Parts: sequence; C-alpha cells; structure tokens
Amino acid sequence: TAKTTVTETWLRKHRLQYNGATRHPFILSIRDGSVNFSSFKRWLGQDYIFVRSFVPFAASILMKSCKESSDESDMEVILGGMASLNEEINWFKNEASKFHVSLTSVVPQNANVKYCKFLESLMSPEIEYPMAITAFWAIEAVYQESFAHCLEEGNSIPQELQETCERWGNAGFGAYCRSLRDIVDRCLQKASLEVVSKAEVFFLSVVEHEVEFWNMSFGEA
Ligand code: HMH
Repeated sequence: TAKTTVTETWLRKHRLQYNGATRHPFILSIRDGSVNFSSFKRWLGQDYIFVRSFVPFAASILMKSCKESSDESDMEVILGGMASLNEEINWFKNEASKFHVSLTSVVPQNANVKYCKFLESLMSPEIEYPMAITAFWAIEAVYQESFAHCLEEGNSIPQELQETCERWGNAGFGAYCRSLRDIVDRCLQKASLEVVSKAEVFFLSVVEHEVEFWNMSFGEA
C-alpha cells in the first residue's frame, strides 16, 4: 500500500477550507445554471488581470525548477503549463470580446491586488522551490477541481459557459495538476519539517485567496 503523501494529509486536514474554494457559490451557480452573467463578466475581467501576473510567477517557478529541482522532468511539466498560459491569455481576449468586456478598462479589485501581491512575494529568490511549487500547484488545482465539478454529471451549465468549464475542467488539465501534485509530494517527502509546515501555510493562503477571488464575482463589498 502506498504511503500517505503530504498533499493527501493536507487535503484531509483542511477539507472544509478547500471545499470552500472548490465548491464556492459562484462555481455552484455555474454548475446549476443560475449564474448571473454580470458576475461571470466581473470574474472574467479580474481573472485576465490575475493571469497576467501569474505568468511571471510561473516563470520564476521555471527558473527555480532548473536551479533547485533534483528531477529534470519538473522543468518540462512547468514549461507545459506556461504554454497553456499563452493560449489562455488569447482565450481571455476572445472571451472578453464575446461578452463585451473591455479588458483595458478593468480596474483590479482589492482581493485581486492582494492575490497578485502574494504571488509577487513568492517570486523572491528567498522563497525556495518546494514552497513556490506548492503554491503553484494549489492555484492550478483549485481551478481544476472547481470547473471539473461544474462538468460532473447532472450539470445545467449555460451553453455560453461550457467552454470556460472545459478550459480548466478538461482531462488534460487534470493530468497536468496531478503532475504538479506529484512534484510537490516528491519535494516535501524529503524536506525538513520546517519546510513542510511553511509549505502548508502557503497552501492555506492560496485557498483563502481563491475564496476571496470568487467572492469578487458577487461585487465589491
Ligand atoms: C484566481 N486562480 C485564479 N485564476 C486562475 N486562472 C487560476 C487560479 C488557474 O490558472
């Protein structure tokens, strides 16, 4: 029988918080078709800004993987993620024009600004690879699990949002997230307790930021 991994332990221990991010009311409203299109448009504009900040963060992870990873294949997994980010930026532009959202006039909301600052803090060279890759995995995994849940049987996704759900809920993105998770578990299996507990804090911070991010779709408090 396989040993329990670090990420398994966290997901068990923090299940409620994690579900708060992956089963957020905004996500549930997409799944059941009750979503407010103005919420969706707000999310779309904010996420475009977030993804633009996510690119340099991904680049910093790529650099760290080359310098600090013991496994050469990490770089390929991360590079694959960056390639899909390139597509994603174009998808956002296309989607925004479909929904008449002007990306150049989107004002980043508070939760978004905070999340982007968090990413920036993780780009510091002082943040070691295991911690940075943990946050990177968690960020991708929350979206993957959220949108995969939308696609599960019995959904009533509005046809206009089907593509959005497939973008993060598709099997390929799922496999990519599992590869990231395997990297995290491999890194943390041999890390000190101090590194593991720091990584856990980053994991929880990501989950909190993701909840706040979804909350933005309902409008600024
Ligand atoms: C806020 N989290 C947020 N936006 C995204 N696009 C992802 C995660 C996944 O890339």
